[in-house]
Amino acid sequence: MSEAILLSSPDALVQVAQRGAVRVLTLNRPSALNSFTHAMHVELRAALQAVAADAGVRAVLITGAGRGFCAGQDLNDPAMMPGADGTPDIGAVIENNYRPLVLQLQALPVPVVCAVNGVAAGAGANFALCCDVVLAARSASFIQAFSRIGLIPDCGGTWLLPRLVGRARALALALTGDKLSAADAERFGMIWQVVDDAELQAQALAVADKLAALPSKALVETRHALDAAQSLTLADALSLEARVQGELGRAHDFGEGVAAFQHKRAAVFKDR
Ligand code: T3D
Repeated sequence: MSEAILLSSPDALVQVAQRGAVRVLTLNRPSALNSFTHAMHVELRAALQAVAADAGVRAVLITGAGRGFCAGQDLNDPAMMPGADGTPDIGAVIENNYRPLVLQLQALPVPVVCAVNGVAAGAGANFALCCDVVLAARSASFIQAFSRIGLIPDCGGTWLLPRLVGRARALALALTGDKLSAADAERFGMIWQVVDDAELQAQALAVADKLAALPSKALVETRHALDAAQSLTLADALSLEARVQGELGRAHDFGEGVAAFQHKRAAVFKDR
């Protein structure tokens, strides 16, 4: 296993480290279960921008410090405080922070693995689910906490949840705000895998390492094609497959993959 090289200050709100080709981002406000403040959003956006700009990064691993993954919006953050008319402008918080975050994840040129190390609530749960491959510690849990405070699921939850688990389960989870265990999240198809707590970081890193060695561009085009196909007819999805496959077929990585297969050697992919 590669050594971690810390690229941020150890007390950054989003700790940034590099392990081989994997950029590890750790939400780092453990005393408030890594809930999102405006300042943490700013650091996270910058960290994801740095990933996009660095050709040496071929996968991202996101996790949380301490006993929680992320408890959603920090309900004590000044951004929650009343605006001029006396009511909080939550729409602006979503537009300025959560919407860009989800779109940034969706557009990221490398795969994203999430290691959910503890409770993931509200926007924290949906942030995790926006990642490409989600592993969770057996002790972790997912809570659509929004209904408890008079809100609807955000951070992509309305789009993603029904697609992951179906409308019946999505709606019941969102309406009740009930806690879902990691094991049930796996059983529902909400996440990829539940693993023993002690194994979480190593297993998530192993998945990230594996993805980092695969052709990044093809992996990311797979993410985009699966998402796009949700709103396409079969005929249009087939056309999209033909167009993207045509582009990938002309790229370096396809030639390299085929040559490596033919010569029985490991492929070295480089497209992003
Ligand atoms: O502006 C906007 O609101 C727009 C965006 C909305 C998106 C959202 O995410 S809305 C949903 C916001 N999140 C929540 O409502 C969850 C609130 N937290 C909880 O319900 C519970 O903390 C948990 C179920 C997640 C975990 O419970 P438990 O018993 O394991 O921990 P705890 O004791 O409640 O929390 C530990 C500490 O973290 C505690 O601080 P203390 O007392 O030790 O100083 C607690 O106040 C703090 N904490 C937990 N969640 C948040 C938080 N502090 C601020 N904001 C939080 N969301």
